[in-house]
Order: sequence, then C-alpha cells, then structure tokens
Amino acid sequence: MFDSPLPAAAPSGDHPLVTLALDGPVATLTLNRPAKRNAINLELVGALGQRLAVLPESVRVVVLDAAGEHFSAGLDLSEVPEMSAAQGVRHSHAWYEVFERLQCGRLPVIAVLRGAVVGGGLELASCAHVRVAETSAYFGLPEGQRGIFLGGGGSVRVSKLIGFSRVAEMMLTGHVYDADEAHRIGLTHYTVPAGKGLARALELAARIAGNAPMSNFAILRALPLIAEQPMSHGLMTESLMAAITQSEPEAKERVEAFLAKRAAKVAPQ
Ligand code: 1HE
Repeated sequence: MFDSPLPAAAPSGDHPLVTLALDGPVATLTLNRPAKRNAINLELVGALGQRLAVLPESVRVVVLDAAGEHFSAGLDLSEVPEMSAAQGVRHSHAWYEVFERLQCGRLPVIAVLRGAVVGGGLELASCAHVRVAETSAYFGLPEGQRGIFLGGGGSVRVSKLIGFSRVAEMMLTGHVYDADEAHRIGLTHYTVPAGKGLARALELAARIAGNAPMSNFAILRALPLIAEQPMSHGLMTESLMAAITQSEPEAKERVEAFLAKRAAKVAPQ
C-alpha cells in the first residue's frame, strides 16, 4: 500500500475546481478550471473524487460538465517535470481510484463534451456511461507528441470504446477526430449543436432517473462484468440479474401498467 498523492478535501466535498448543482435526482458536477482549459491536476482529481463520495442519497444521475469552451485539455502538464517514476505510478493510481468511482459507482454518469476532449480529458470522458458532444468537440490523444503515455486508464477504457487499433493510430499520428467522426466510431452517443449539450444531458438524466433503480443497478454493475466474462458465465450472470430485476415489485407494477395500456409505448425519437 502507499499513501495517495491526492490532497485532503473538505468533509463537505466543497471545492472550487469542481462545482456542484443539485436539481432533484440530478447532480451536475462542473470541472471549473477554464483558464487552464480544465487541465486535470491532482487537486482537480481529488475534488472530483470527494464530490462523488459525498453526493446525497437522493441523487440518481450525475451530469459531468465543464466550464468554458473546452471539456478538458488532459493532464496538467506542469505536474510532469518534477515527477519521479514512483510518483508517476502513484499519480496514475490516484486517477484510477477516482475514475473508478465515476465509472463503477452507484450512479449513471452523462458527460457533456465540447472543444478539446484530449489526453486525460478523453480518459475522463471514457468513464461516463453516456457521452453527449457538442459540434465543437474534438478528440485526441497527444501523449505521443508530448513524449508521455496514457496514464488515466485510457489504454483500457478508450480502447474498449473504439478499439485498440484506433487508439494506437491516434497516438502514433496525432489524429484528431471531430464530433461527427467521433460519433460515427462510437466514441460518443449524441452530437448536438453548440450550447445545447447540457440541456440534452439533463433531458437524458431525467429519463435515466425515471428507470427502475434495480434496472439501473443491473446496467451499471452487471453489464460491464458480463462484457468481461466468457459467454457461458455471461449468460449465467445475465439470467440471475434478469430474475432479480423482474422479481422487484416495481418491475411487476411497470409491466402490469404496460399490459393494462397505461404505460408509454416505445417510439422513435
Ligand atoms: C495547460 C494545458 C495542459 C492548456 N496542462 N496547462 N494535453 C495536451 O497536450 C493539450 C495541451 N493543450 C492544448 O493543446 C491547448 O491548450 C488547447 C487546444 C486545449 C486549448 O488551446 P487554447 O488556445 O484555447 O488555450 P491555451 O492558450 O493553449 O491554454 C490556456 C492556458 O491553459 C495556458 O496557460 P497560461 O498560463 O499561459 O494562460 C496553457 O498553458 C494552459 N494549458 N492545456 C497544463 N494540458 C493521466 S495521463 C494523461 C496524459 C495527457 O493528458 S497528455 C495530453 C496533455
């Protein structure tokens, strides 16, 4: 074990680098370092982790937004020159701890992406469950050009989203994907006009918050496990999760409402 390099945070979770707005079941967390294009230093990672740790029980969905024109310029490069190899490993693990809280916590996360979503910013965005990109968003992994490497989980998470080959090519050539291309390759789920990202994310958040909690739990906790399991194990996990979710009283009520023609039909949007 080693000491975390993350700075101690206020027990309330309050920190100016990540602001919180609560609206019913939706918590909007906003990266708030626009003068540095939301470059991610350890203080910001710590602030994000602390905010996530102390969200009220009433919160059902997190929207992750960013102040200014850019989601994030990635790792705060000013932290690199002084870092020893051992500190570098601990630095990455500090990011992993917080990013895992985001990806594998109890809450679905919707990221609102605009401008630069690069390096560690893309690694952060890849932890979200839903990615909404404004048309200004662009996606790159300039680590190769900076003489460094992915260190915030991107070699695992971004590769799972778009494939190892695209990640290698992005890093080797400095290829930057625009919002349309990113959508086409499955890096994002929605592309919306400039300035409309937060509104779309909030609309999606309301839908997610309206799902049965057990269904959201299964989507967050079982689906990623199933993706890692061999087929026979995945099918067994799926069947157990299906049986548990459908035995919840809320599932019975929702299905009965549909059968009684009291629930909305599926329709194209
Ligand atoms: C920064 C950073 C940063 C901006 N670390 N300070 N990431 C990168 O290689 C991306 C580097 N950044 C850029 O390419 C550009 O800043 C942007 C395209 C994102 C935005 O350009 P622009 O013209 O709007 O802003 P700017 O003038 O370049 O930056 C404004 C300020 O933010 C400026 O500081 P100032 O004190 O001169 O005002 C910049 O120095 C500062 N700034 N980006 C530190 N990244 C866990 S491993 C992950 C590894 C990586 O993430 S590698 C990728 C790093």
